[in-house]
Amino acid sequence: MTIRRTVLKVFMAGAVAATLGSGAQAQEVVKVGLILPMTGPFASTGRQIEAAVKLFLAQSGTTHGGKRLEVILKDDTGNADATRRIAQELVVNDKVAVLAGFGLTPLAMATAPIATQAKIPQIVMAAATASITEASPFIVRTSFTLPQASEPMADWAWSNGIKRVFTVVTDYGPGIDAETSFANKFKAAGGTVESVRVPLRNPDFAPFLQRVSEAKPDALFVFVPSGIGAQFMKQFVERGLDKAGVKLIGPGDVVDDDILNGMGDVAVGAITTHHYSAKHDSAANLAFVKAFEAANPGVRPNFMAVGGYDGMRLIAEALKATNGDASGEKLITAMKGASWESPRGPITIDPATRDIIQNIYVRRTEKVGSDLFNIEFATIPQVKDPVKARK
Ligand code: VNL
Repeated sequence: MTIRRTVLKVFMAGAVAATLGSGAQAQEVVKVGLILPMTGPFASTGRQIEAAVKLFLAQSGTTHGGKRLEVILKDDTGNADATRRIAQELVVNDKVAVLAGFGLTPLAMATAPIATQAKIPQIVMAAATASITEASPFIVRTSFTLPQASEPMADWAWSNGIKRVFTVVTDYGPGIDAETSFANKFKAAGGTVESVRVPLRNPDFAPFLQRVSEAKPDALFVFVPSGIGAQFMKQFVERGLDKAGVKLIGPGDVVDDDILNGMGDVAVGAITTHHYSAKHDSAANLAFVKAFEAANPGVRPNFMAVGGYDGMRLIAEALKATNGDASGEKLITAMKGASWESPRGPITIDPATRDIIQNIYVRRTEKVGSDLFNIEFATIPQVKDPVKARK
């Protein structure tokens, strides 16, 4: 009897508190419009970022700076016209304070004028063409830039005896950035480069790989967007290039952690330069990977997940720094110079460019037990986007 009465009292106290909470003390909501390719050829990028954003909010709570963060997820299928329309609706109808996501460069570029006009932050969590941050003063990026990842590859290749390189890249912003930044640096060192580009939609690598198999360069430098590496590797094996002694090099997108384990032995020995490996050796990354895999059984976080996780953290920390003032200019000011230890290592938002300053790691794809991982063996510390750094 006594016990039952106590239980009842506790319940009633809870009910009163809940009523007060939704009435007099109701928390103001700050909405974040998260636009991602959840379907279509780049859906893996959307899934990774969505899972990471959810993980961040589950770990840190939704209340920041006294406001409640509410994420509205929309699928743009990877189509820039859809991104632009969705961004407009999120601003006008949902009154979002922040736009975030952007799986590919054309999707980020299509939204930039909307962010500028609405004066709200646009957090680019994935797209990685260097020029994106120059498209609006309201863009802040938590992914990387292709020149940031590709120039260190040229240094590694040249100092490891590679003299003749063929490059193959996807024919749009990030691929062109990867090709030109690698080729310029590698040629300046004394190397020779031949380049080919393949279309973004339905790429066929076979004719190019045939040429590579005849010309036998020292290395093949590859950029394909996240999620597409498996298709490339399959054709690489079909042409017998895995046995021809042509070394695979490039930024780490081609050996993306999301699909790396399905590639088989062909990937072993690839040397790539990138900002994140699921095997990055730090306590922060160990905890991140463990929590991500617990919440998403059978999925390994890739570099897209880390861009989403840090992007959501950037929004939360900025809101805390402004004491809950969600006006766009205040948030952007708070984001400039923000710095913390990410699962990828130490990061800073460059106050001058709103791009990310981070370590770039040189990695070799290796078998660990029966699983494939990119094992980091050298670090180039705190790299800025080199294109903007030269301006
Ligand atoms: C982009 C760059 C997209 C790197 C990616 O995967 C990537 C982009 C979808 O800027 O479009 O790995």
